[in-house]
Amino acid sequence: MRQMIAGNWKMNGTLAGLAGFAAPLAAGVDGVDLLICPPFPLIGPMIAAFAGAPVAVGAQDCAVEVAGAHTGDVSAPLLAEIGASHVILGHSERRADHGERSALVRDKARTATAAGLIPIICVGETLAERESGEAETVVRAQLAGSVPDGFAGLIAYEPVWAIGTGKTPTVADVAAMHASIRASLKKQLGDAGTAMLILYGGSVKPANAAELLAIPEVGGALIGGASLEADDFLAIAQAAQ
Ligand code: G2H
Repeated sequence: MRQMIAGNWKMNGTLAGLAGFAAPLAAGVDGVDLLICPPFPLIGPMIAAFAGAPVAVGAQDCAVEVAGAHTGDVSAPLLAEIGASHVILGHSERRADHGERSALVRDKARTATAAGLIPIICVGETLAERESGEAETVVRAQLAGSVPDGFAGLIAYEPVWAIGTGKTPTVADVAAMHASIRASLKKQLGDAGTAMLILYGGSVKPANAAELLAIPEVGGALIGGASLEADDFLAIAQAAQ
């Protein structure tokens, strides 16, 4: 199955830097799907910077409502209208910083899908949950609460303690968690859960990408810090080939 290499720029990047970022990626990477999710104001300009290139552009969140009096929110239909293809939902930074619960993530996934966006639903345990042996239970509960019936997007497994810390779980731990997520998706979604891509995220960089991307059931990567430099992002994508 084709892997997806997705960048999550978080609250980073500048308009001035877009052309320099896009140029080395313009040819794409054979056999790999590429996606970058910059901050909202850069989505349109990034789509223009990648015009004609096999690189999709997505958002890092969307509102659960489609329009109305929701100051500061951005609607899924507007994101689709300007050309965004995907939307990250339920990232642990949204769950922690903005109090997003799984039920809201599920409802946002429904809104996004109805607007024509492909949701990437994030799940992952904290260090305390891993150390107490509850990681798989926590992630199963997040999936049960966040993934709507009939879901047709992607899942990203991001252990919270591995995000931006330079720490990554062992290959065996990633393999076990991805197998557990696959089992949950099959149970929840039937056949649709069999082929759904499950990305790994959390301190992915060129030096560890090949090892992580070779793990069974790892369908690609969601990359934060190492997606900000085109050369690093390209090296990770090449490791997926
Ligand atoms: C996890 C990841 C991107 P980083 O949040 O979603 O960030 O690669 O910086 O750990």
